[in-house]
Amino acid sequence: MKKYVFGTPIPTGAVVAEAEQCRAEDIPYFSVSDGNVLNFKMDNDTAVYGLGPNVRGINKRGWIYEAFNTDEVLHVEDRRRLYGSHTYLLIDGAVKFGVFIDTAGFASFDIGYTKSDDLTVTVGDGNFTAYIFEADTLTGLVKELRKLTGSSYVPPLWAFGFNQSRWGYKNEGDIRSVLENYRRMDVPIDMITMDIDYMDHYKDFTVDEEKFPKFPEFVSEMDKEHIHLVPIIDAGIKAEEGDPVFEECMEKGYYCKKADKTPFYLAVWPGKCVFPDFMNDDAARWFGDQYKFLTDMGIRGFWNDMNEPSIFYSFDRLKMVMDKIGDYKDKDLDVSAFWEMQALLSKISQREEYTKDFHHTVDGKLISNEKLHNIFGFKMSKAAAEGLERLVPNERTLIFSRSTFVGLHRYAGMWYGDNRSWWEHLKLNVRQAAEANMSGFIYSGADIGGFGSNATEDLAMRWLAFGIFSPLFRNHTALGTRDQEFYRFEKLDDFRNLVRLRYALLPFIYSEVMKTACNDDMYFKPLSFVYEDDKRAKEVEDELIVGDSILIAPVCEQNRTGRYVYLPEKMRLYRMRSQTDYDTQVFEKGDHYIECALNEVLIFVRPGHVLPITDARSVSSSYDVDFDSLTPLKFDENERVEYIQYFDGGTTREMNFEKFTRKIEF
Ligand code: MIG
Repeated sequence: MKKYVFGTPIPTGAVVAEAEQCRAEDIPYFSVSDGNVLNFKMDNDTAVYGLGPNVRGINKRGWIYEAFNTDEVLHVEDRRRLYGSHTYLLIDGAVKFGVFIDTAGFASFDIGYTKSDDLTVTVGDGNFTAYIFEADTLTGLVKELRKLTGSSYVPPLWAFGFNQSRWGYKNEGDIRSVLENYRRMDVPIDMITMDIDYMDHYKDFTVDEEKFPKFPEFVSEMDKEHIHLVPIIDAGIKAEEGDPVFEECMEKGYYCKKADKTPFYLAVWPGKCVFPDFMNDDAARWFGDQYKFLTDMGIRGFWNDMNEPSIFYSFDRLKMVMDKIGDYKDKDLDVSAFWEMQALLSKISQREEYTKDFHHTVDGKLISNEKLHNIFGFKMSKAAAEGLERLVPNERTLIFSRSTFVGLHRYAGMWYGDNRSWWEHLKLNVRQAAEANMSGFIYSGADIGGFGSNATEDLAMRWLAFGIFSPLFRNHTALGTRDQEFYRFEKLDDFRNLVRLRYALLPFIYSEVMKTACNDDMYFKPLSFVYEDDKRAKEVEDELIVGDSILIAPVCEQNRTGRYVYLPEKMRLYRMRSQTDYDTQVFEKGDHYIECALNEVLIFVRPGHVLPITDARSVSSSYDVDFDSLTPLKFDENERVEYIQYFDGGTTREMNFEKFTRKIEF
């Protein structure tokens, strides 16, 4: 592993290991121009991986991506940037190597977009560190990247249970009713998420007393049911006199500032807000300490949102727009005036220029957010994770973030943001799951059923059939969309069987995630990462290897009764309707059309491997799951196989492969 320093980069905190420093001009593989442009010539067979969850394929070749964290509500193919920046690439061609571009500012990755064989990385103002690493295999490259940036965060066991969420649960009654409905349906559940409505006027670290009159009692009542409430925390602090969090933030000078050192006010859900300056260590520590308000009430899980950061408008911009609109009054309006006005009004939110307007204080100097932009969410969620470690030192806690950067995987999980209830986005979820794992975000997932737009029953069920493998297993939807809790639909038995199947798989999923985290490996792998010499496998992006044992092939299209599956080796299919109701058959290597009804899941067990399952027919949460009596689903029934099971009780912060694994012979 070698590092090449260009200019004077601002430290990001992504890297934890030492690398040998070499002269920038000696960087291998790339030719450098203008001090900030790196060019690599790709041969025809080169595939390029990396960049974290994004649009388009797992093989990123053929598009241009940008690192500039953005609250992007529409994940469509013409986008170049989403919520996070994972600024590394793994090159898989005649040469195999990885490059991590360590910069907190803008970078673009033109991967055969402008010219099909040119890979061109352009890094903002030319101040960055490039790390080059090599290995014989793709998983080897992943391990190198992890060595450089640290090992993955893991949440407590209960965070692997089912999580029901929606933007719009208003009060205690709404949450109770979610639980009652799932209990009535006999579906196990571990978590109910609390979106922004739980707060008093969207003020972080408050709970609305009208909606939750006895919140600590409510938390412990839920706790008795083994339900964890998971409140959201937003990046902006409401600017309201009398609010102790705001007042302390102002008194101590922990806020982001305009160039003239006055507070930078902006608008998000609470209305007028300030951003804590997460780049300032004291401010970050102070912010992490605020979680105490909720941990004292028994809360052990959080999700951090709006931390790209998302800005609805800045007050300067809004004023400018209103003034301009005022100018049109009493004038003869023509078509160009109409378009101008429309552009003024429709482009107020998430403007890139806002990042120039506000500043962080680093070593006593003001630096604009533009230069530090991509680590804002990282620093927020790191502050939260470190706060939780101080507040709850003897227990793992749950924390996942929307905005991410390389290195945040040491502290938190992530979700992939505001997808839609689209079949296309179910497909995208499959690819993003592999992409997140590459970066080390093992505990991650998409909103099952889709966030925006209206879910149909068949989409919810197909999405669930994939979601049961996702470490973060959360059904979530936006305000105003059609209800998509599984009890809203008709085929209750099928939904129940699928969720129960997740709990039957829980010992396996937990064990594979923990082993993966310990070994700096990926839990979800594209086929190309396992069958590297198989040309055909390289092109399959709608099947995944889960852990070590199985291949899954989710059905991601509407009105299908099956799908084509490519098997890179002979495997045994378990076509499962529930943990006891399945049929099984061996398939040879190659392409097969495999039937898969709406209520079925396709699981292929690899030769020499085993999928251990537990009896989850009567569990009501992860708390009841039996991790000891496991039944093997084998490739070959007559063959003896070993399974290495990781189990540690699911709460200890200690990660220790030797101590917490045991060999089971089946
Ligand atoms: O502007 O808190 O991605 O999961 O439900 C939207 C409301 C803010 C965006 C998150 C989404 C959450 C929503 N939030």
